[in-house]
Amino acid sequence: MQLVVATHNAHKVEELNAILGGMVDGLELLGYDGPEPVEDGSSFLENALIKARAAFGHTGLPSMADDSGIAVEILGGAPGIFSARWAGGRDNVENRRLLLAQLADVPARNRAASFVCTIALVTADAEISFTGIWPGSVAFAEHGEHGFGYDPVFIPEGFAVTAAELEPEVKNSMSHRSLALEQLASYLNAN
Ligand code: ITT
Repeated sequence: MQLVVATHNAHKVEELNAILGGMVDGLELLGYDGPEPVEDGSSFLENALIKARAAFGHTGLPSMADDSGIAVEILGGAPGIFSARWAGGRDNVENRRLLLAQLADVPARNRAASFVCTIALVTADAEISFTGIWPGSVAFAEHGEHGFGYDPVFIPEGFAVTAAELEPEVKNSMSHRSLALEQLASYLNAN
């Protein structure tokens, strides 16, 4: 089966390939360079559907999209769906800096956060979604070189290091994205 991966984020594509590869027999992942739709939904699900529907409409092929972000408890779930542009632009360094500044006076016990990933799949027959949540907390400073986005400031539950200090294989075995993709793989294998 051919599946279009409707994202313009190269880091996501890398993780999607690494995680999904081998999970579904005969799956061929195709890149997507069509027009980027306006992500004006009010939830991860709505935005994932907007992106997957746009790719399906453009290619006519089964399409999947990932909408994801970090939800910080004491910020009422923000940045959430605004994670990619939290500091105004699409600059990960600025986004992380702003988040750390917002939490500067917040003690460790109140820094709970989760990475959330919703994957939407749009085919000629169905629209379906899968969500993965990776609990943890926000660090006091950046650490690590792996991963992307908020990985250097996210400490996964059960760890004393950030997601950016984990080897990619370790992150990909437990992340929000891998939890959502495992559900997608089960669905594809059963349908
Ligand atoms: P597409 O819409 O083209 O897929 P995007 O980067 O705009 O790419 P989102 O709107 O879903 O994607 O924004 C997700 C942001 O959340 C992303 O830019 C990161 O800052 C953050 N994020 C998501 N998953 C992450 C992960 O695994 N590690 C670190 N940060 C992550």
